[in-house]
Amino acid sequence: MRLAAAAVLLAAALASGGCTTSPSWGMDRLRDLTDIVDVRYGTGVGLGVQADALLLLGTGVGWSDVTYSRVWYGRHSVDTGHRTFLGLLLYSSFGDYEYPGDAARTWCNVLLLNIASIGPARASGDEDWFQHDNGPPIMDRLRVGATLFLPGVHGGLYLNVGEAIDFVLGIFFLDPSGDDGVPKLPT
Ligand SMILES: [Ca+2]
Repeated sequence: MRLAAAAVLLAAALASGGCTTSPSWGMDRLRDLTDIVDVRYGTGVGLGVQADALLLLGTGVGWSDVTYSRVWYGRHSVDTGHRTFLGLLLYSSFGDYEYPGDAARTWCNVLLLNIASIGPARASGDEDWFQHDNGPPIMDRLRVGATLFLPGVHGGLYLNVGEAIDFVLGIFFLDPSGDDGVPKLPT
């Protein structure tokens, strides 16, 4: 039904000159584009690297006493205070693990499997996610990348495939991430 509505809107847009003139449409596409690469950054003292895929598989090596970290999941950022990163290849963790884990802030990879992110997840962003950091939606879990921990700082880059899909479908007036209209500001 939504697809049909989008097709009608697209046809109307094409018939009226080939491009839409809605400033919010353009802003939404620009924001969607910036969501395709997620970054992590923060401070701390240590040395190591952590690689993750789909928030479900991960491995790391090293150690870092992290004082502050901000990670972006598409449109939304999540901050964490003091944490310890520990990577032993077949075991790696970021902070103390409690069940159910806080999948947005914590990871705990046991034999590569991130047991902190196991559990129900919503498909798209909603109020719980954008306002309360209550678990990354599935659209934002479809990502792969790594974070490098250095003495003083750490930084990471993640290719977010879910947000790439959201960007492409956004051209056709669809919004599978549920983030159109949401400003890209740290929270
Ligand atoms: Ca979108």
